[in-house]
Formats: sequence, C-alpha cells, structure tokens
Amino acid sequence: RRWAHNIPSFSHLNAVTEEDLAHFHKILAPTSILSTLPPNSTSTDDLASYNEDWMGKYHGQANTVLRPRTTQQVSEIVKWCAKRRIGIVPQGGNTGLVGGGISLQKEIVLSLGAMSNVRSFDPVSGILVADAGCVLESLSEYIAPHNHIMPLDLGAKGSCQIGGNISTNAGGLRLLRYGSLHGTVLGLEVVLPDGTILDQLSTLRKDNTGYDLKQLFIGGEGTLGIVTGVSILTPPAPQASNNVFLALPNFNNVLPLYQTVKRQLGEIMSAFEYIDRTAYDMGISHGLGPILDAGEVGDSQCFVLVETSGGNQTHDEEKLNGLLESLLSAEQPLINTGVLSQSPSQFASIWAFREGLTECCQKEGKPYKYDVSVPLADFQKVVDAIRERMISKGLYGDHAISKVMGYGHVGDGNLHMNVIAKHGYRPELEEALEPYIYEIVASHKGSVSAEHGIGSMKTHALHYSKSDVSIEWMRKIKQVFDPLNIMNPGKVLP
Ligand code: FAD
Ligand code: S2G
Ligand code: ZN
Repeated sequence: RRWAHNIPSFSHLNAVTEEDLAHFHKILAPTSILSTLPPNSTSTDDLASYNEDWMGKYHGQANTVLRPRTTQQVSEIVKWCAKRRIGIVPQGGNTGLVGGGISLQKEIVLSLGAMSNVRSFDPVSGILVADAGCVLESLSEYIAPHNHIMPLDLGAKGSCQIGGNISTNAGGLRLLRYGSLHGTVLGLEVVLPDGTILDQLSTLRKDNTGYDLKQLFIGGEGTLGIVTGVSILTPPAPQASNNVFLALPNFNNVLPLYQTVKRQLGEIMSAFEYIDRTAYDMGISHGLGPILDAGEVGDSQCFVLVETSGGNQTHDEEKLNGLLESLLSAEQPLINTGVLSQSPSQFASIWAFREGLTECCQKEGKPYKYDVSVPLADFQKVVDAIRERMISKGLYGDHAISKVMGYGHVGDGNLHMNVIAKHGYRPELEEALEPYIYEIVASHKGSVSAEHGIGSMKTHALHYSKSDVSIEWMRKIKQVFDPLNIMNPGKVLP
C-alpha cells in the first residue's frame, strides 16, 4: 500500500459512527451520502473513486463521502464535525498530484462535485461567479459564447473543479499570459473549520479594505477552509490564436530560442512549453501526433511549443512565419525543423501532444512526479542528474525505472520531471529519489513544488523551500483558522 510519508497519528480525531451518519441524514438528501456504515452500507468499491488519487499512488480509508448541494449544508456538516472532532478532506475533481485530496485515516471526504451551478456571469466585465464544484472545462464552455476564456488551462480540465484549482493555486498552460489565480480571483466564499461562512464573493476589481483573506485559501489545499464559491475575472477570448512546434538540436538552444521568440513575438506570445526527447518519443509511441516529419526531427534532443494569442490572425501569422524563417535561415539554426499550425485542428493536435504527456506517463507505468521550479538553464541538468542517480543505484531499466523525462512551462521556470516505475511504486525507488531530488532542487535555489502544491507527498520537503520562520507562521495561521486540526489534517504542514 503506497501511503504518505509517516502518516501522522490522528489521535485527536474520531471516526464516523452511525450516530454521525444519522445526523448527516438530517442535513443531506440520501443521494448525497455514501457510507459503508448502516443504514447506507455502501460497498467500499463505490467509495473507491474518492479513496484513490488520479495516479493510483495514494489510497484513502474514508468510510463516508458527503456530497452537499449548498453552502449551508457544508456549514452544517462542518459544525457537526467540529463538535465531534471528525476530520474532513475537501475534494474536488480528485486530479491533484500530491495526495492532497485523499484521506489519510478515517476523515470524511466532503466532495464539492454536487455544487456545480454558475451563479452569474457579466459579459461586459468578464466576471464569473460560480460554485466551487464547477468543472473547469464546463466553465470554459459556459463563457465561450460570450467570447471569454478561463484564465487557466491544464490537462485535467475535463475533471478538475475551479474550487480545486484555487485550492492548489493551479498554474497550467496559460499562466505566462494571464498570471496566477492570486491575481485573477476576485473573491471567495469559504466555510471555515468552525462552520462559519466567510462570504467574500466580491465582484469588485479593486477593494483595498483590510487584509486580503482570500489569498490564504488560494493554494491553501483545503487546510484552512472549504471553498464553496468563486468570483473570478475571465479574460476576453483572443481574436487570433496560433502555435508552432519546434525541434531543437540540443537543450542549449532553448535559452537563446526563448530570448529570440520573446523579442520577435513580444506581447502576443502566450505560452512557451518544453518537451525533452524522452517525453517526445513516449508521446509518439502512445499515438500523440505525429506533428513533425520523423526524418526532419532526426536526433533533435528537445522540442518547444510556442503559442501566440493576438488581435489579428494575418498579422500574427506574418510574425510567426517571419520567426520560423529567421530561425531556420540563421548561420547556426536554433532549430532543426518546425511547423506552424495551419488549421484549428492542427492547432488543437499540437496542444493535445503537450497536454497528453501526463496520460502517457500513466500508460508507461507508475510515475514519480517532481514538479519543480529551477533556473531554465538547469532543466536538462536536473533531469540528467536523476537519470544518473537511478543508473548508479542499479535502479534504471525495465525492471525498475524505465524512463526519466522532463517537460514543462518554460516561461514559468517550471519543470515537470517524471520518473516512471514500470512495475509500480516500490519503497526502494522512492528512497533513491527522495530527498536526493529535493536537495538538487535546493542546490539550484529552486522550489520543490512549482504549482502542484504540497499535499501529503511533500510535507517533509517543505523546509527545502520555506524557512523555519515561514513554516512557524504558517502553523500559527493554521492554528487560528483550524485549532481543532480537523480541516484536511496531515496536509501541507509537516
Ligand atoms: P482535488 O484533486 O480534488 O483536490 C486538490 C486539493 O485541493 C486537495 O488538497 C483538496 O483537499 C483541495 N480542495 C479541492 N477542492 C477544494 C475546495 N472546494 N475547497 C477547499 N479545498 C479543496 N496542475 C497545475 O498546476 N498545472 C498543470 O498544468 C496541471 N496539469 C495537470 C494535468 C493532468 C492530466 C492532471 C491529472 C493534473 C494536472 N495538474 C496540474 C494538477 C492540478 O493541481 C489539479 O489537477 C487541480 O488543480 C486540482 O483540482 P481538483 O478539483 O482535481 O482538486
Ligand atoms: C503538466 C501535469 C503533471 C505532470 O502537464 O503541466 O502539471 O507531471 C503537469 O504531467
Ligand atoms: Zn504543469
């Protein structure tokens, strides 16, 4: 059984009893409750999707899942759990990658999935107010006819919820252009660990009155309260979107390429993604693409996807064609080959290649994921150091670690390392990887978690990226909001 690092003892918490369940039945409709306890006696299989994470790496033991439909119901559930000292794991789309949404012991899972109404959308300002359980992709579809887009996009869009995105402060493929949720979220409605409803669902662009409390819940990973409502500023849809997919002879060309692209495309550049050759070959082997002619790709060592979002299709295409020509005609071409998407479907298939890599990792085996921030110049060095490490430990090859690869959001300095365990997670593999990888990242003055958060996976690694003083004051904030430690206990803080 793969579990989080030395699971903390929740001696301060109680498991759910039939009496608790009877109380939940007073708050919720029967269809909103799944529990192995009588009178529900749901089979554990029916709870499986709530007790296992997207990667199949974390396994919870919750015997009760509650699916409230209103903020008031969330508040009443939390009040009862506070009184009875029952742990609560808020859960959205369960696509998180650090075990944050999976129970560690007998906490209940409080799923926001049944709270999926759009409350309002103003097509003039682009301000959207929605329940936390709205799936990201469905919000995109809701505002598209009004020529607006969500300010974030990620491969999990079909399942992840806006409340979960906010709680993990998800970055994704559009951060370079539209910034982080710390800037685009205007207000939140949160049920605090004592059941109080904190209604800060402001739709004001500017409101400089007192401490900005909502920022604590953005990236709070469900440890300070349950986000039930979101007010977010959505940008107008770009009039023209294009993308190019480029093959580079080697990694050293990425930096000069990034500088050239930024200079030549300027304000219309909206994404700059990196894919190393191992990840590229994996994608091809699982049917992604093809995007480039294999002959022209030759022994290219890495690939870059650049997207532009501008105001004028023709103008932007001219800029991109000019860029491609200059790259290919240079004395020392920075690229071996490249393609500019010629149609919406080609545009989509280029993005599908990048977004599909995460799924491919799951098909290859069980991935150890290290979502880190390191200086762009060190991306390849860090990936190679991990591969060397596993080789030196005799843990590289089909019997253990079959692939070590890197891809990610260059513009954010965010590298996603995926170390694939072909035959499943094994303690000796993790022991070879951790804390080695965290020490490497720290030696590059990086962050051990760029966008996926800490969850239960990295509580022991927080100190590599945050000082003792920082961690001490995070504890104080946790103590103020959740003195009973019932809200997602064992997550984020060591
Ligand atoms: P869950 O996984 O259900 O929960 C995540 C955390 O938030 C948990 O700690 C949970 O307790 C808490 N939580 C959830 N909902 C609430 C709520 N309403 N109130 C309080 N706490 C809550 N991440 C990126 O940043 N960038 C990417 O590019 C990216 N790509 C991905 C691609 C794929 C294919 C997958 C599977 C994941 C990817 N992720 C990415 C991970 C991303 O963080 C999660 O997918 C997403 O943001 C979490 O949303 P969720 O609704 O699935 O939350
Ligand atoms: C991405 C998803 C996680 C991973 O694709 O940008 O955030 O390591 C990642 O594939
Ligand atoms: Zn990412």
